[in-house]
Amino acid sequence: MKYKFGYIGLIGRANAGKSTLINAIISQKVAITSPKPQTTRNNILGILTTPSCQLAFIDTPGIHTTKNALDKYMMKNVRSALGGADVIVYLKDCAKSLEQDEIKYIKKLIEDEQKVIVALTKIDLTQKSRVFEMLAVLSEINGICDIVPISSVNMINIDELLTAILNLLPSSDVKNFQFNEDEYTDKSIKFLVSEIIRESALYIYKEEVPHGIAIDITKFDEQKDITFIDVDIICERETHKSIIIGKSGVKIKKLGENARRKIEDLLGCKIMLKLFVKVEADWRNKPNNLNDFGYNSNFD
Ligand SMILES: Nc1nc2c(ncn2[C@@H]2O[C@H](COP(=O)(O)OP(=O)(O)O)[C@@H](O)[C@H]2O)c(=O)[nH]1
Ligand SMILES: [Mg+2]
Repeated sequence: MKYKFGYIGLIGRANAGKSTLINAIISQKVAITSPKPQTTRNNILGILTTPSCQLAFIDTPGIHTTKNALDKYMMKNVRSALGGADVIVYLKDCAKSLEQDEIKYIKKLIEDEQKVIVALTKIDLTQKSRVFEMLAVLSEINGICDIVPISSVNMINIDELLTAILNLLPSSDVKNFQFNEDEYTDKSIKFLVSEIIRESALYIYKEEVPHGIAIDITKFDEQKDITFIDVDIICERETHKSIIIGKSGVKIKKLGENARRKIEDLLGCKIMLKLFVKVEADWRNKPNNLNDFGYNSNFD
């Protein structure tokens, strides 16, 4: 048998559908998703293993301009994902027009000798004519290895995308997998749990409040039938703290219920989730805090 292994970098604008695609491919929730930009903060690996191939997908925070230290950390993640990738999939939401700077970006990747596939996402939401228009624009760019229209929600053309990726990877006579065959992410259960709480917060709170939240798990105690999890929700201001808690605690109760259900699905057991809200002024700009909350701040 011949074997294939590769790192696949997923990039594109915020909201293009990168995290949703990775979850669809891995059939496990490794990356949280939401309609809001900047949902993903860290690079997350989602690993797909079949008898003959192993593909490690790198989900990135997406390309955007940097404002604070957390933003810089996120952009550094995008750059490092590109450096280590064997194939890059550039995701583009079909409903949004392809902008000049995106075309430039794709051309730059090709110049840098990256193997680039463009995935046109969310085709379940767009008219066919729109998809064809986009295909026509993209086919003008020389050097794109493949263009695949997909829907991660309806699982359309996901296999075709995987085939396009595999076509670009060399085959090997020896099994060159780099991860255990039952591993589906490089992240710990604790990381996934804190991400799920952040995802629930992104759905429940409005505007800038959820973007200023960090999650710190202070207790993770697995007993026979139940896991006890204590969590500090770190926010930037007293006013945010009262919004997060809500009148008579209704909002935080909603957050706890929403997150608990998803964490129980992930862990496959009952959990007791306790949430505490703390204020840490301007944590997104403080290297010590960034480190404490899982965002390593050693960037240039
Ligand atoms: N209808 C539809 N919605 C999608 C699809 N892929 C992603 N979305 C939605 O688009 C939004 C952004 O997706 P997400 O994966 O978080 O984007 P990311 O920022 O690129 O990681 C979410 O609300 C997803 O549910 C798709 O194939 N079809
Ligand atoms: Mg994402």
